[in-house]
Amino acid sequence: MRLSRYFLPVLRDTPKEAEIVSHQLMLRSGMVKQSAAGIYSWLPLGLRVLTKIAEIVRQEQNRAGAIEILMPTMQSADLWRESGRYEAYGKEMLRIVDRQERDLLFGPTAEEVVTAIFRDSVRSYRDLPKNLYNIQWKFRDEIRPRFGVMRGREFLMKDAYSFDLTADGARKAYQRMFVAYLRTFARMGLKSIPMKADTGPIGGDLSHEFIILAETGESQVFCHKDLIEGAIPAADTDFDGDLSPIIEAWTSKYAATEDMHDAATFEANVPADSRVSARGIEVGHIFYFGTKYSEPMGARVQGPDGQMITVQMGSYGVGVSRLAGAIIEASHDAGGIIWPVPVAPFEVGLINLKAGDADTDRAATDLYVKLQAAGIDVLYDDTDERAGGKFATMDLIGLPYQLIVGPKGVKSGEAEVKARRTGARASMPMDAALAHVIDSVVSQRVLV
Ligand code: 5CA
Repeated sequence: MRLSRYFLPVLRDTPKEAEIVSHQLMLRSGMVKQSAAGIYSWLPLGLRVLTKIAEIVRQEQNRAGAIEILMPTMQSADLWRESGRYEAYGKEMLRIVDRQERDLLFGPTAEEVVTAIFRDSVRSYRDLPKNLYNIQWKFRDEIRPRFGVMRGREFLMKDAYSFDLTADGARKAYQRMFVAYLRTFARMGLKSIPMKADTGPIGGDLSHEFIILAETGESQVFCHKDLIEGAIPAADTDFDGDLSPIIEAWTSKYAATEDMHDAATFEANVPADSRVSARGIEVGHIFYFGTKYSEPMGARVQGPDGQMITVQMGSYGVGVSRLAGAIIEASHDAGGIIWPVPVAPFEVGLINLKAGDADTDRAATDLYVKLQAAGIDVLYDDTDERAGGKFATMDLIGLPYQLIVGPKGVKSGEAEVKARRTGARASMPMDAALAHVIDSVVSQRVLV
């Protein structure tokens, strides 16, 4: 993409309304624009990040055996009356009346919709287990939407729902999502820690939140420090095999959110120098709630002996749009964002220091087409802005590698490579610079 033809409305000044760095940087780099309180438009740069995050989530859900569907944003209130949650959900639910005077709502989550799909189409235990997920916009009329996309009113969520014949089957489904989540967040360059959590309005008795440590996090969390560097299950993990050892390794050390924290247990089980008490961002939340929805909504299958069995369920959420902010909280410096390669809006920023100069244009265009031919996502700054402005913008938007071409370098046949994360710069012959950038990007596309 040529910057001269792109839509990248960067802001030079930090918007006053943004309290935390990710919100400031998302606005400044032209990723999102607020449309109403807690409601955002995703501009081209932001949409590229959101799409890459969603794709990683999708790949890991598929790997774990979940099946993608797409449910509506608008839901019928009658379904929620069946589960008994319509009144209970309170003011966070956006309620809407259609022209026939029927009650609708903008879905804050989809347990009811998916339970109805299951109930109406699955008849036999032979069809189990099943896990259906979708990546869809949700609406929660939060009292205090804040921190940009971190606590929005409209936000993109991946929500998966598992159906099993037995509680033991449901526990295995929970374990598959647990492992999928460890991989999902690690692939985005994040260190997530599963922590025992409260179940809130979703309900149930087993639940983990996946937390990223960050000073600006909304939750207070407590854990053993070893969990920060815990081992991430490999891509060839057998999801049909026994995942208990992985779960055991991650849950045998203390980790709890504020609601579940027990200071006495923490102090008794974790040596003083290993105790972490910190702020965290919840990027995922998984629940096992048995028959909480399947019982009142009549989601039953015929068992092996002909008897009808109410299915065991769990639900598994990932904050897809929140992750864009969370990744920035975890990866930035004074100059701006530092995108990990797998979620970077473009992998390389190519800077032409003297657009309009025939030799420099020719050299830069040559690199541009070669990067594209190699399958690299490249943003080519071919504008006539001054060099200082170009460098500041590239640092701000955080592309992992910069390839800089100027008239002096062109004369000696060299280009400069800058790694955004380390700030290291090196001049190299054009071909070597191209190869270096391509190799660096390709080697970091898959982190685990
Ligand atoms: N039905 C369950 C799991 S599918 C559920 O709704 N879980 S949840 O309430 O915990 O939400 C799942 C994830 O969505 C959270 O972990 C969080 O990352 C994200 N999320 C929740 N509320 C918001 C919000 N207001 N803004 C942005 N992301 C949010």
